[in-house]
Amino acid sequence: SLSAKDKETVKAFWAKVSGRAGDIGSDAVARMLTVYPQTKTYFSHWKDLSPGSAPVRKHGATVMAAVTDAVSKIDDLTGGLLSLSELHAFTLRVDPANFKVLSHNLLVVLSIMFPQDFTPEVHVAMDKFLAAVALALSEKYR
Ligand code: HNI
Repeated sequence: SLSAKDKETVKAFWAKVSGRAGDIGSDAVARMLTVYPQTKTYFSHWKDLSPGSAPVRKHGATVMAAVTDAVSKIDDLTGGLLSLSELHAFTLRVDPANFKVLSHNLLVVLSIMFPQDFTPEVHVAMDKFLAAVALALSEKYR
């Protein structure tokens, strides 16, 4: 789990990059849909699933706003993300395995966009944080 040092690393990195949250989210969602096309089934109601399309950009911004919110709730992710977990479990019916897929794509995009700041220390802290977010989002599935 996240050490106090990991939490500080996540907060500092996120403070640095969150100004570009829209671009990060848009690229990560676009990459997820391209590289893991099975994830497209959840978004079949969108008019355009191609990289940079309006729904991809909008959804990327939405997901990143939720990640920013999760950073602020880093000490209680399970409680903080409970209603979002409920939404994905019961309403959206997203297979929770996909949370790991999006986390992976987020890490790839962060490493490309911020090659200087994305040190191995930041990488491991963000990996642990996103795994904790995925676990919290999976809470209502059990
Ligand atoms: Ni997710 C909607 C947050 C992963 C499929 N998702 C949302 C919303 C937020 C959100 C916030 C908007 C909720 C609302 O309308 O009140 N999603 C997150 C977060 C993660 C995540 C923080 C992981 C870090 N979602 C995923 C994954 C999938 C997914 C991995 C499927 C592959 N989410 C959806 C779908 C919607 C959605 C589908 C509805 C989108 C729409 O526009 O209809």
